[in-house]
Order: sequence, then structure tokens, then C-alpha cells
Amino acid sequence: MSAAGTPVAIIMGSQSDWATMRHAAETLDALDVAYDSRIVSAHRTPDRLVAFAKGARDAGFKVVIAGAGGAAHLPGMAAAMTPLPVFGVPVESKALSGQDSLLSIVQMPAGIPVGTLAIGRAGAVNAALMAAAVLALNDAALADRLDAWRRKQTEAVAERPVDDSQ
Ligand code: RP5
Repeated sequence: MSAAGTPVAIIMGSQSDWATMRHAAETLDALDVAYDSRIVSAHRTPDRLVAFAKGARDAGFKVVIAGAGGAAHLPGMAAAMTPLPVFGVPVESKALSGQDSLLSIVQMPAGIPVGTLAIGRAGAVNAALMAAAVLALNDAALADRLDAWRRKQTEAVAERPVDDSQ
């Protein structure tokens, strides 16, 4: 299911979610954290979801990032079938701008948590950062890389705005 030692699984409900979820992948790339990305639809490929989620821990994954849009049942259903931490990314839907995705993912019943991030790119980036922070608890080198990533971000913020309207 995953190359041995791949700590993060990025799953998404559809190919159309990749435009959002690639930001999680790129953030993990920047932190040199290995991941496996795959399409797992709660509705269109339910058997694939069951196989993935029930086998995720034994496959060696430590954290799951799950992105979906609309009736976004993927993160919650994955969380129901794995003890691993699941971070949910609400993908921005066309019809309701991701409000539907957000509410579908965030309103979990007590007992089955999904760590829900912001709608869209910000949520995908932050899900990757959350995953890295969890892994960094037992990985000092990754903790250093995460610190460096944040330092670089801080240093990239200009003191004053420039006129970029032209
Ligand atoms: C959800 O339906 C997916 O996560 C996606 O965000 C949304 C639309 O999927 P497509 O119709 O683009 O495949 O299951």
C-alpha cells in the first residue's frame, strides 16, 4: 500500500481535488517528508476507502491528510476506520464555495475526531504543516526543518507594502 517508511498518506475524493491537495504535497516536499497520494472516494470507491483506512496503520502510515468537497464524507469515514490522526481539508466546491465541504468535515460526532483545516489551499498547506508537526515530535531533524521553514516564511514578509497594481 505504501513504500516502507512513508509516514503521510494524502487521500482525496476525486482527481479534481488534486489542484487543492497538491499544495499539501508541495509543502511536504519542502519539508522533505515522504507521502503517498491517492484518489479514494467515499462514494464512488467505497471498497477502496475501507481497504485503505483499515490497512493504513499496518501499511506504516503515521498521519492521514484527507481532502474532499461537497458532501465531503471521506475524512470522517477514514477517521472512523483508522486510529491514525486524520486531518481534513475542505475543498472549495463550485456550488457553495466549500461551505458544504467545511461543515461536512468539521461536524464530527464526539468520539471520532477529524482535525479540520481551512477551505482550499490554506487548509491543504496547513494540513501538511500539522502532519509535519506531529511527526516532528519524534524526529528532531524534521523539527529543525520545520523551524527553518517558519523562519524563512517570517523573513519573506516585507516591512512595507509595495504598489503592485500595475
Ligand atoms: C467529492 O466530490 C470530491 O471530493 C470532489 O471534491 C467533489 C467533486 O468531484 P468530481 O465530480 O469533480 O469528481 O467527492
